[in-house]
Amino acid sequence: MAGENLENWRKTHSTGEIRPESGGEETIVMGWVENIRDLGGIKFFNLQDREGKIQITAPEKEVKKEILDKIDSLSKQSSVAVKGKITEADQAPGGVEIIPTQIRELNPAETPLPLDPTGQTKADLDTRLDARLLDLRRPKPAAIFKIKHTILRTIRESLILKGFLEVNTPKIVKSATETGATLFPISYFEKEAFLSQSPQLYKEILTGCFDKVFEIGPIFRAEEHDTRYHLNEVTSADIEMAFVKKEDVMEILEEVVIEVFERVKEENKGELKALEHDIEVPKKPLPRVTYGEAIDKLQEAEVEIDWGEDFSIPEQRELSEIMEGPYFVVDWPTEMKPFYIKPEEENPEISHAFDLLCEEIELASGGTRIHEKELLEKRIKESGLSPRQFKYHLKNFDWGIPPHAGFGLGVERLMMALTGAENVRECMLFPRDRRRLTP
Ligand code: AMO
Repeated sequence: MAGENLENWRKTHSTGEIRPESGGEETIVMGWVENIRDLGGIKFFNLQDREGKIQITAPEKEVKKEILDKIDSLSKQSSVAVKGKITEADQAPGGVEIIPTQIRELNPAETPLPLDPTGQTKADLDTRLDARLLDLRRPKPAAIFKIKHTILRTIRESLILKGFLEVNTPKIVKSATETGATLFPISYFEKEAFLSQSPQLYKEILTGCFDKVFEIGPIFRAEEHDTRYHLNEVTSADIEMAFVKKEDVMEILEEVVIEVFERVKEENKGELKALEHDIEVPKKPLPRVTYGEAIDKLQEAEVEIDWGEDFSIPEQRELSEIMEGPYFVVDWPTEMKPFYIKPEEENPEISHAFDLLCEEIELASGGTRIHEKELLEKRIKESGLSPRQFKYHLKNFDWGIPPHAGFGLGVERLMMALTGAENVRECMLFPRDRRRLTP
């Protein structure tokens, strides 16, 4: 069935702008039909938009028959435009309703729907993601992305205020930065190329001209993990800064993260309520523990782990109980970190690397980088990679790249901490995982 046109109608109010004080005013509202009720003598439906919903009330005695027939023919989740009068009504949600004079069904929705957008009938995550548009009309999933908006805006504003320049680096690249095993190959005309795992090498080069840079963009990881914490396409907030060491960027990271917690708590009260999630703002400075101390603490708690092993999720959970709130793990074994991380001069088995953890999740990692070309070449070889692949990158180190440091923060993982989402897929509009390439 074809829908009606907007013709000369223009939306005058969103549902959030309709208040009892506007009683008597004419309005045109547009949105989706949430539910329809017929109480005999009076028909209702809720019109929902991005901000909320408003009750459309059609008493038989007050509206024309064609309006009542139209309401009977509406299907749930169709998009509609309603012209009518704003009317104060104690019994309506929000104390206000609209008495319609004309209704246009702009695009009818199919019946039955694959998902109940009111959320009354529970659906598993796969069903929800398959019908993501309907899912995102539900208050909880919508709240997650309104919080994401605050997170992204806060990160951006906070870094700009600290003097960082926003940059965009290529997502089609020639070589790995993290580990070769997690690259997605693509065909690039007659050459092989890859999707970028991280803006790492480009952001390092840019410290040589812009000093402080940041990028918020996608990173791609061909990890085969099928966990609650792994995606194959992630939003990463990366910074890189010249003339500093890891301690300086750790301070920036904790300030940005604390500001994100503060702003979400302040600006997303309604969304946190919809999610039934409360957040506790961490305090500066966040606790720091060395990798070696973390291993000792875990061994004291009778966890079987040896020096040189990475923490598993249960181990990170155990550690977070000891540390409380977000915390840094510093001074990682050099061999566990990528080639660009600077080893300590006195004790090269230990590196100037850090991770930021929160509960059982790693939120960010970073460190002081190597800026001497010979050492970088040596570490590339030791990591099993070929310096030839990094020819253009290494050339920059002949042109006075300053000492520098930076970090990469996983935005969807940070969102898990701020929204209470159980699965990182819930924090991506259209997540990519091992089994999911659509929608
Ligand atoms: P790393 O590989 O640790 O470091 O990635 C940085 C952060 O990105 C997030 N992340 C992921 N989130 C969900 N699913 C994944 N598969 C995934 N992979 C990574 C995590 C992680 O902490 N170049 C360095 C950063 C730097 O040193 O500046 C890097 O990419 O939150």
